[in-house]
Amino acid sequence: MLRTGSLLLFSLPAVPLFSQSGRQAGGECPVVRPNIVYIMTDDHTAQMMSCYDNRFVETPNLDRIAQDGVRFTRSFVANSLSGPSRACMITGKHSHKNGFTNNEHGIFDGSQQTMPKLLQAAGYETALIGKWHLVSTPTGFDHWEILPGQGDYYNPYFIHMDGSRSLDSGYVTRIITDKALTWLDHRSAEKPFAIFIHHKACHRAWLPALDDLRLYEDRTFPLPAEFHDNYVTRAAASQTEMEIGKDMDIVYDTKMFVSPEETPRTRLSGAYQGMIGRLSKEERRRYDDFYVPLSRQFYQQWGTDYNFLPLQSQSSQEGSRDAQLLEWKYQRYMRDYAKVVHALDVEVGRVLDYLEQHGMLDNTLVVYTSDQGFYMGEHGWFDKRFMYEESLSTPLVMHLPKGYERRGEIDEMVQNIDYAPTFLDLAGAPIPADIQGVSLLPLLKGKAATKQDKQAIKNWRDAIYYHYYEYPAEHKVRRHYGLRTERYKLIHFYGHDVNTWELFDLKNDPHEMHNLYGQPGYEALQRQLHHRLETLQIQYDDPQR
Ligand code: SGN
Ligand code: CA
Repeated sequence: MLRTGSLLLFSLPAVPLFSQSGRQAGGECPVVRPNIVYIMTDDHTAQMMSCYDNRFVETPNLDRIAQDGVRFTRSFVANSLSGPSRACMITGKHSHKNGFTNNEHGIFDGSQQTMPKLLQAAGYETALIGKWHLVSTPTGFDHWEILPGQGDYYNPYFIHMDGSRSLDSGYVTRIITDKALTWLDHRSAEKPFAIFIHHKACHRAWLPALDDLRLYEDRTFPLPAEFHDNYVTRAAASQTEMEIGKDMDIVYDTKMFVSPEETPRTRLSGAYQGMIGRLSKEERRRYDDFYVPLSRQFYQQWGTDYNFLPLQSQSSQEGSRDAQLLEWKYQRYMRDYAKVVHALDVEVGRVLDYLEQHGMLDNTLVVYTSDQGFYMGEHGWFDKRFMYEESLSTPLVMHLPKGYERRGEIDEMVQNIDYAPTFLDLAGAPIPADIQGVSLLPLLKGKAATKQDKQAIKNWRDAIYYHYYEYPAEHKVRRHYGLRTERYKLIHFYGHDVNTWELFDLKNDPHEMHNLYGQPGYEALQRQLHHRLETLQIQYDDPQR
């Protein structure tokens, strides 16, 4: 492997010639230097994707990617928060190495080595459309158009390469796709390309496209098994502000709003008006036609003096007013989120159709993933951040270029730091030694796997490392780091007077309800996991230990 550094850019071997048409298939051998279409959504979780779990929604286009290609069953992030996750993805390094540890104080150092820059150096044309969230100006892209900060769902602003802003009409998921397809229409005919399509959906507050407002309204979603969690044995989990019951805002999140006069004052109603205030008069009429009758009904039924008890009290009062209200909020949350996912699915379908119609599917890797997973009522929560399964995981499905014959499920543990080395490997570019992820190509080759690939699969990692930093902050999730192996998870919550450990047996306790740390009978396992965690921290050179 090569030593790293910017010098690398000048010492690259001559780029192998891209096929004349730029679209030639490689026969039995994997296609050389295929294009890359990387679609990353925001907060889209595997529970809301039918190829992962069909309890909740239908996502035929996302499923198409999995059906024709591969679906990773153990796909994780290194830090379950937007900016940090994106920084891990484009650098192939953990947060302490790329420097962007949290959304609140981070500014990504765009002068550092990144995968898009290395792809450019390897002869790829690169583009980024949509949510960026790394504060500094994007580097490493021949073309970019980004949303400011979190961006808006309705009639959003975009920032352009010359620093100008435009106000685009319509729904953000559609606009991002339109911009991506326009770029594809005008891309260079001479070079392979890598386009990064970064959606805002399905980030809070889950605002649906106006055409989709009535979808999923007749559906009653099942409650997750551990919806009424009492957080016993898990101190950090009991201290958060991400409970659907007490922390999800009636106006801002569930959209129960009639008018400033008729709607009781809640802490975020101004922010809500900011979001829907972006709609034109006619659009607002369509929006209100749907939400205002629901809101009137809500306030008639529940009054305006509702006060949420903490979840622990609600669970002991099944059938009580609070428990009913909690379930009502859960249904509204699920319905709106499902609508937002629907638009996402349709728009991903448009990208797939484009690639198919232009005969590009054979020489393009299509990746669909998210910046992290999300809680859909598991543990009574929304949001993410924790190293528990739902937010540590992120969906990952891929449509493979010709010659990569692996199909179906891939069970090896993979992480978002692996995308950078994978794309570089695919581009035939050297993988710098300081990249901490590993190339996933050996897992994708199927019959074309070499002896070396088979060896890599045999020696695949037995554990992943995770580190979350954003505290004190919104939702109040404590700082923590830990490791996950095939079967166990060890987590250390630290900082600000907290110093607690958690240990879970994922086989016997998949919902992570029973912290086994310090329990008799687990001494040897605990020692082993501590040791493995320390070796991972040394391997990744994390000073926090
Ligand atoms: C916003 C949201 C939070 C969310 C963070 C981080 N609040 O601050 O609920 O956890 O983003 O999300 S909101 O009132 O502004 O919607 S991230 O995906 O960008 O990391
Ligand atoms: Ca996110």
